[in-house]
Amino acid sequence: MSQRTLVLLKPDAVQRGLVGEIIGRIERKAGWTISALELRTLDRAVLEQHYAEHVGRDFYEPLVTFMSSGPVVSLVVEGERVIEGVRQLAGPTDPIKAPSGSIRGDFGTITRENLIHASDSEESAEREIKIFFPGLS
Ligand code: FUP
Repeated sequence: MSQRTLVLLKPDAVQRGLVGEIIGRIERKAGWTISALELRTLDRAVLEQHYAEHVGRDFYEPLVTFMSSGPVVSLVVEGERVIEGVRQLAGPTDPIKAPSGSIRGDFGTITRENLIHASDSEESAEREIKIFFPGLS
């Protein structure tokens, strides 16, 4: 089942020079392709839409501050079961609980600075792709 997903390489990943490493892991999966890619610093309005489900949580303000602290690489990836697949490559939200071999498990230590976002469902993917790449059909 071919799908598409929205992936963000967060400011920590860009600042630490891990963009190539992370995109390389995505590119090496058979048949997945990158159909959009951009580097930019996100503003509050975009983050408010993207993290709408978290508005009001105690971690929301520090999360927005972190996510707007430097450039982010946003990309759309297409391919077989790519939504579940990129989440699997990323690992669980808390990098200490994430297994070795996953991106968060290999490179992260704290939950806020967990390197990568990947859509969690087809519905989220379509909603998030519209936020980051409104011109993409
Ligand atoms: P995930 O789906 O793994 O990206 O995680 P969530 O959608 O639950 O959370 C989005 C982001 O909020 C996480 F990537 C990091 C941040 N967060 C915190 O800073 N503290 C928390 O307790 C939970 C999430």
